[in-house]
Amino acid sequence: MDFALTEEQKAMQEMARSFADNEIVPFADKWDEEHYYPREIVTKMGELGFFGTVIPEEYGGTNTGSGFMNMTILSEEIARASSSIRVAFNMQTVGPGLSILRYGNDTQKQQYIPLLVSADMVGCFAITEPDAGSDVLAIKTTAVLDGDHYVLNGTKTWVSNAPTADLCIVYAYTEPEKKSKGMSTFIVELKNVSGVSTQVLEKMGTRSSITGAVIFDDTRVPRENLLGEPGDGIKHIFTSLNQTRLSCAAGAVGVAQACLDSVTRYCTERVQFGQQVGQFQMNQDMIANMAVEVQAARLLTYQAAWQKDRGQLNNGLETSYAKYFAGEVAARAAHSAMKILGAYGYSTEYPVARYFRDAVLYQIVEGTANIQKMIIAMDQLGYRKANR
Ligand code: GRA
Repeated sequence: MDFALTEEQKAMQEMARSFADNEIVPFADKWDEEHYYPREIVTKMGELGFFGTVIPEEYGGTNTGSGFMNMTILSEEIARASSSIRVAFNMQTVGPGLSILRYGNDTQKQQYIPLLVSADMVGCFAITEPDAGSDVLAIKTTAVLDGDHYVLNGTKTWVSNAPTADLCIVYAYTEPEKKSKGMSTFIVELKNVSGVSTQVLEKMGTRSSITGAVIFDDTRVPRENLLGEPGDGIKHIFTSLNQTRLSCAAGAVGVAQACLDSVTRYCTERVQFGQQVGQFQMNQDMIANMAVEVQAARLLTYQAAWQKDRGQLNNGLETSYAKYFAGEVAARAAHSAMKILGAYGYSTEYPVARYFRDAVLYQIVEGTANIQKMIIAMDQLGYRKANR
């Protein structure tokens, strides 16, 4: 493995950092406070090609072999400025775009993928339900074929972008009695079908990403919007989560790095007892731990991206290593930053309070820390292979 970024990747990272510094950092706290979803920033990210890295050129993307690594670099840089805005990578192409690319027919690919890459369409995916979070097979949403349409009924929740999204990848049982072989996947144009309503959910963090419930009430979805084969839904879910978890890992690295940046600045500016607070060894202990852990989390994330770029999209083990560890590191880094900044960390004058609220999401979203540990331990013990 080559640990160095290519010249092209360094330039892309630099470009993303300066975009984030100019267009996101000055507003991130205000947007968070106002629960404002900056659609215009997502549009600009689309124009800059941020969502095209994992998509081949024929569908509007730029992937020529290092797409996952590039997506990882971009996700980290954007999350470093705002964890909320990082969510867009998964909602545009790492989730819906890649699912359509892998399982869709030519018409579906041509119709939807370029619009997700450009962000002309806002995407989302709906797995979780009020009574089915970690236990995906417990979902209750059904899709029943009726002539040329599937009729969807059920409630999805914790869907990022739900209230604004144009396109949603929805998982529902077509043959519930078949359990893992009875779930299917649908591309639902939320604004072009009847019988869909959404509700906004209040959250303690990641507040400039809108999260909501989507309620399907006899929603008629054209039959041609079935994605792939009936019965393949559960396979689609797990193969898709295995890609989106990578962007989560990169997002966690970005938030942890932002914490480290903040404490580094603070420690060399703030003076107490006649010296910079960076001179105190208890702070140095926390800073050293943060620096090592951020770099270790980044390398685990790069490893998973590197494997995917070599065609190993089923690297569930290494993706869980990265997602689990990076989530823990982000939470620890935010906690240390809070301790080092003291009352300034707790105040809204510094972004550390936002990082603190955003960091813990990475221990929950797209498979909790405990679920990642379960995947890792089951593989380690030989009970269930993670890479399949
Ligand atoms: O063999 P089978 O017919 O029994 O089917 C199993 C297997 O083939 C079935 O799923 C299939 N499968 C896979 N297929 C392809 C499982 N893993 C894979 C894979 N990697 N590739 C059930 O498999 P199982 O091994 O019996 O799994 P399980 O014991 O039911 O569950 C395992 C586990 C707990 C790890 C899994 O369910 C899991 O990862 N749960 C966490 C789900 C999760 O991450 N939920 C969050 C969704 S994200 C969201 O809703 C909100 C965030 C998005 C947003 O921001 O909008």
